[in-house]
Amino acid sequence: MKQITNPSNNNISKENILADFRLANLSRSLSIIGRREVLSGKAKFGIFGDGKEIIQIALAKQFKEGDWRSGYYRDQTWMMAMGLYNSLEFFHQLYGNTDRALNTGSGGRVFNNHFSVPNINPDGSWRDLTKQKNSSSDISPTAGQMPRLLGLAYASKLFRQNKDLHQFTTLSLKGNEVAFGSIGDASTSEGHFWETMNAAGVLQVPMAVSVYDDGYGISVPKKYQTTKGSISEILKGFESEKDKPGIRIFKGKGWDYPGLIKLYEEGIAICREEHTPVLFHIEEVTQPLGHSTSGSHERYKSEERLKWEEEFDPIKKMREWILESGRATHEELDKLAAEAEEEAKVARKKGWEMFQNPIKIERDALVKIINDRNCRCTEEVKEDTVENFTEDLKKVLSPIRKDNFVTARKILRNVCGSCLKADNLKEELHGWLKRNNEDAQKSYDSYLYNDTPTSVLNVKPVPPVYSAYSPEVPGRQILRENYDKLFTKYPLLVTFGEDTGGIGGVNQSLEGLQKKFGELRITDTGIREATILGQGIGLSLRGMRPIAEIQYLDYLMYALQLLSDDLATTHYRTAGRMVAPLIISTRGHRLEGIWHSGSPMSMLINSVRGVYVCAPRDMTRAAGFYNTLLEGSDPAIVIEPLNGYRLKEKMPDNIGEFRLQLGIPDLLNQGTDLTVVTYGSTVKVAVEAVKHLALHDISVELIDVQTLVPFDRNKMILESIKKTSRILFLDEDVPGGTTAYMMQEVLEKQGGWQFLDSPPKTLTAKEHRPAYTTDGDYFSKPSAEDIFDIIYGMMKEAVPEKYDNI
Ligand SMILES: Cc1ncc(C[n+]2csc(CCOP(=O)(O)OP(=O)(O)O)c2C)c(N)n1
Ligand SMILES: [Mg+2]
Repeated sequence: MKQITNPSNNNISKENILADFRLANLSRSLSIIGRREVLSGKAKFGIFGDGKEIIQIALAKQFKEGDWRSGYYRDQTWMMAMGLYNSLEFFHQLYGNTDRALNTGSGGRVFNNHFSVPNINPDGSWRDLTKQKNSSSDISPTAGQMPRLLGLAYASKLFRQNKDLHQFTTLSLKGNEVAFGSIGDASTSEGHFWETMNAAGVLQVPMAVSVYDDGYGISVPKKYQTTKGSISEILKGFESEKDKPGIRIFKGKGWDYPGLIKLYEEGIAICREEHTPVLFHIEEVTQPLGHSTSGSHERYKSEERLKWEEEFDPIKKMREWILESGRATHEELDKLAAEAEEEAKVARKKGWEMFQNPIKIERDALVKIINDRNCRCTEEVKEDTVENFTEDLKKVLSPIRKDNFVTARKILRNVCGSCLKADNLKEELHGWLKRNNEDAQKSYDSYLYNDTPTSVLNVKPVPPVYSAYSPEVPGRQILRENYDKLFTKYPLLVTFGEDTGGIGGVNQSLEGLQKKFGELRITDTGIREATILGQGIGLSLRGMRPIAEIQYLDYLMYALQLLSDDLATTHYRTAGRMVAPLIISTRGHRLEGIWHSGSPMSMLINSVRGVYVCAPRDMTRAAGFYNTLLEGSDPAIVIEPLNGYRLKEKMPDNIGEFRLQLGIPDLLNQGTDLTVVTYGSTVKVAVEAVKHLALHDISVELIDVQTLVPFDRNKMILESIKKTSRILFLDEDVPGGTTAYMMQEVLEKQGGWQFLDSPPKTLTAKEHRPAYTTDGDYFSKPSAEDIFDIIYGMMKEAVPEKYDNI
């Protein structure tokens, strides 16, 4: 463990020192003014970087073009020091300005001090990531930035060690990039932190983590957070030793400007050159304004602590150091501080105007519509008058769009009789609402999925081609041959997971491929689903094409937080400026047992909107999805059907080339009496039931939706029920799960309800987790007999005279 304090030979120029001092003051002034803006009601919430200014100035000095950041909400000074954030943008974020050109990191979709730098151009093509300082997009859940950080660092390892990747000079310069992370002391209590640190030590990647140790996680002090009260102490076991690579640990003090500069200089050089992970434990950090605008720290910090924080305020300490070393005078420093404060004040005023002006223009247009009408509404005397609503709106000092919309919609339903006759007020109001609503929807309800030309939905389908000689092979072999072609075709493709490398996957779908393509491309990992996912997210942000393998669908639950909070929101929360085209490969359905059922699909689809969900019924379909996904830039999950690895399928002649479109169901059996809608492994069970039903004169139209998200883009199911007028939604998820989702899609969104002659039904697994053994399965999940019975019952109810009682 290394600590450098107040080095004497600091050769940083006076000019730079004063610029740093000014920046620290500017950042602090912004925090102070920002807090006031929230407390006075102008902004909704604020979280700031006060107390962490000096650390971040030192840190930013080592951050080069091509490097990556994965940090958290305290990093405002760091971003400013890198030229990626300024005073005005600070206020655009604080007020939630939705103009993407102004509020570039998120378009107002997330809290303030959550940053991002685009990795794609507006046309979806990759930017030159080596010519910009990169920041992945921050999320609020504590330690949620850590698994992604691992992936960002791992990319450098791959770009360095795999010579075939040296050609991708706009993604990486031979892996010379460091992935910088930051985290608060309390957040190191999270499992994500430990999993990431361990994996980084195992993988030996250039990951540099700074822990800002201000002693608290909101109000909870370190003694409740960290064993022995010191993260660097307890990480000692991870520390590198001779011939035993681990993590290099450095310690510094949050107020020690020259010490921190030297510390980061040394630590990052090691990280960059040796590709060894490093951790900087920065102690004695303060938080002068408290955690956030949600409370005040006087409630939980002792008098003594508050006094210490004042004394060890990093800006105060920096000033003392400058004065002591004779580099500047009091007057010079006061002038710089005053200048910084003025800049912050000017930015506040300008930022506020820029936030308010479009809202006021929108409001004034509404008021004008009301004022310009001829009717004075004398007919009705009641409280809810057009006049009253308009007057109330005019009185709002700092309007937000909601005020305008509430008023317009209330006016609309209270337009008086004479207004109605004399003026076309309703039309005018509808026009106002339509125009502005379209604009508001663009601000908040867009970019969930990539809609640039690189969207996978634009990938043209290529059907599998068969000939008289196409052999029948076990499903796993289809995947294997397909992977073989893909790894040859896409040099940026990598896959990794538990048992993925050496044995080629638990179902041998990658058998022998590690030998052929090398360990850097097909790799085993530790048992660590969250960081497998994070590894994939980080790689995909850097332009690699990762397929992260999660051994069984049920274990995806370990990674679900990240899948939902990070991956699924990447495009949305950056207002379309970042993509993370990670493919998650897992296997599910029809395995037996509570933790091996592979069934909880609604858990997935309801938490990962923003990620496409493919549920192929066999391995040809699974391969078709991988082939499509690799041609686009969207994140997706492919759930291989567990019972399909050994079942025989015909090997397409164009293996590796055929592509399956997302959102296009497959009509597997034409029928006239009833439509069955299902997906994945249940398809096979349905096929069997359909055969038996045919023998009882029931003609079933069987539809495999193939992907749950997107869902039936061309409304094939609607066309089907126009013909059959009856529908059953079938799967092995819980009642009210994915079948309910499909039912809503078809009946409500597609308007299918109008064509039904029988009540729509669902058939699902039982509510309990599926039990072990074939019998456990039979009595937990829908069987061919269950399907037969429910459909027979529906038909008997519809045409009682035609069917006998069973
Ligand atoms: C998973 C999760 N749990 C709880 C929170 C609420 N929360 C936000 S910040 C915070 C404290 C974090 O403290 P620390 O990591 O020390 O960072 P600091 O704010 O002190 O810089 C908590 C509990 C959250 N955002 N995410
Ligand atoms: Mg803290």
